[in-house]
Order: sequence, then structure tokens, then C-alpha cells
Amino acid sequence: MISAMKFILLFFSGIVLHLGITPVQALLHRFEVRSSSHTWLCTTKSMLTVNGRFPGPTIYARRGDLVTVDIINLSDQNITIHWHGVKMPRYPWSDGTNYVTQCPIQPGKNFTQRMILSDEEGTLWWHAHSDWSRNSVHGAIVILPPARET
Ligand SMILES: [Cu+2]
Repeated sequence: MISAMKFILLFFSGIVLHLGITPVQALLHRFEVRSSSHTWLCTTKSMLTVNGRFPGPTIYARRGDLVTVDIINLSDQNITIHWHGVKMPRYPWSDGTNYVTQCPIQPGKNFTQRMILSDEEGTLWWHAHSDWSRNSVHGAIVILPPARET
């Protein structure tokens, strides 16, 4: 028969193992969301971009990494960035679905979003999640296997 103390130890060690997602590597990105001019098929337009790029920057990471992205909203509209296909353990409020998991980042404000790539591998994408901003505010997330498995 398991004593009460052993039961408590087993119970809490199980919780620690369950939550024990230890990031392998921490990566930091800075996304500045702002309007910039782009020429496409002889037409120049102003559109919302990240770091002035269309499509936006690609995030390269490995499974198990913690990715931190500082979002600085230099545009004139609310914005959130959604990490499409990432399970978001530990940081569900960084999921980027505005008015569902977080408030939108208002013009002139910033917000730090974090994601742990717990078991994702391959190519996913990130995109804005407010109104039509996702048309031009998007980019790839390339997730490699852990270094020891390559
Ligand atoms: Cu999505």
C-alpha cells in the first residue's frame, strides 16, 4: 500500500513530468508592423508589413525551441500575430487570435509573444489575425528536428 507521502510525491512528480517541457534553445525575434510601399505588377501600393518585408520574415527554429517575438505595432490599426498550427503549451495567451486568447495590440503599443515548438516539425506559417491584415502580414515558420536527430 502506498503511503500518503509517497502518493503525494508521485502525484506531484507526474505533474512536473507533464509540464516539464524544457525548451532546447531560446530564439528572439523583433517584428515591427508598419505600412510600407511595395511594387507588384507595375503597381505601387502601401500595405501593412512586418519589418518592411512582403512576405514577412521567416522564423527558423528546431523542435523544442522557445521562440520569443516582440511585436511592435507601428501601424494605425489593431494587430495580433497568430502562430498557425503551433499548439502553444504554456503560452496560450500568445496565440494571437484577437478577442479570443488576447486583446489586439493597439497602434503604438507592443506585446511579447512566446511559443514553445513542443512537437511541431516542418513548415508552418504565422499571420496577422485582425480584419484583412493577414493578406500582407504573414510569413513562414520552418521547424527542423532537434539537432541530435539530424
Ligand atoms: Cu491561422
